[in-house]
Amino acid sequence: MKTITEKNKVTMQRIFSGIQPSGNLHLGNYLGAIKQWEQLQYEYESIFCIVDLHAITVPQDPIELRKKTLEVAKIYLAAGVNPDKATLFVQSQVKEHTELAWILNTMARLGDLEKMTQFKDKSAKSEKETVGVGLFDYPVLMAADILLYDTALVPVGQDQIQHIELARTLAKRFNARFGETFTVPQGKLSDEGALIMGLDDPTKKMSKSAASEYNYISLTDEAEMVRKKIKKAVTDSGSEIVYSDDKPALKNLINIYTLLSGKTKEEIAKLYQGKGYGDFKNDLAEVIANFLAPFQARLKNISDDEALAILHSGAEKIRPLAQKKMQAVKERMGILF
Ligand code: AQP
Repeated sequence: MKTITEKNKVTMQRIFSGIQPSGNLHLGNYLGAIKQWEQLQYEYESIFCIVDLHAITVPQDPIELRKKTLEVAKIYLAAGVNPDKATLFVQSQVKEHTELAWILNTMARLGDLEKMTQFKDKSAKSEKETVGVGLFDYPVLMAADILLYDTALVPVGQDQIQHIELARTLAKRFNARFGETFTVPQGKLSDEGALIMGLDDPTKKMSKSAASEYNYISLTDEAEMVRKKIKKAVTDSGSEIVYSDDKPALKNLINIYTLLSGKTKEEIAKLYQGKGYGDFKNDLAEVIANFLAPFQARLKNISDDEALAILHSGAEKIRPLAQKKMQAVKERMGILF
């Protein structure tokens, strides 16, 4: 996507997206976010971040965090992110993210943050006195990630739309008070992949931090594990394979089938006419395993050193953009630099 600036210069619009290096990345992360990136990187100037500072808003083991940060980078690469096209980097390696987050904190209101569904869901798991301030402030750091780069579009899953709305609010609030500084971003959802639900509970999203591993298909699950998880996945009453809001569990499984096989919902309904959940689930498990096998083979072939080098050069490349934006922010606010 291109735009023409005042000086008649054609520039590519920018997209930004990120994932926390926490837990096991799953099909929801892939179908909601990463799958979109592969195509978008050829149409937009693309920045893909590993948001480690977001991951530490809930307790993380240091050894695991380091391991997961590299694993997420490799997953981006194995899923088709091309480091010659897109910039990949780790959030904490560009310190302007936290600097801008503090400034945006002075613009954000308690009321903005108190209504955030993700905070409400995650904090509900603990006693109020023990809920971290970082978890509460998570959406402000996310706004900083996005606004730092004049991002036009943020390809994410449905669960993040409320956070993008806050980034828009903060950009507008800052611009109104100090003059045009930030581009007001927009979220970009991927059709059916926008919200993949848990296999054990179709009323809740598939999530890395789910209590049971039967909630999700991890991108690193082996075929046998995929079969086991799909076999155990909850289904609705009845036995007909139909795509309907009355059958949320089946609807979720058909969405996954559609997105990974390229078959339409109608084709799937026809294919399983007169057959039951057993046949459908067996085939779905094979569709998933067949998608994961080549992905996992690519993943195995990416070394830690290769991933580290890509992340370091990404941070070097992106840092000047972040520094330039922070200078503009400080200048407008009257902060000496
Ligand atoms: N179930 C989902 N369906 C579609 N998209 C999803 N995403 C997450 N879950 C689903 C999208 O994946 C991207 C990265 O998410 P994240 O790791 O930064 O945080 P999250 O949204 O909180 O993801 P999880 O899996 O639920 O992680 P935990 O449990 O660690 O919080 C985002 O674009 C998100 O929309």
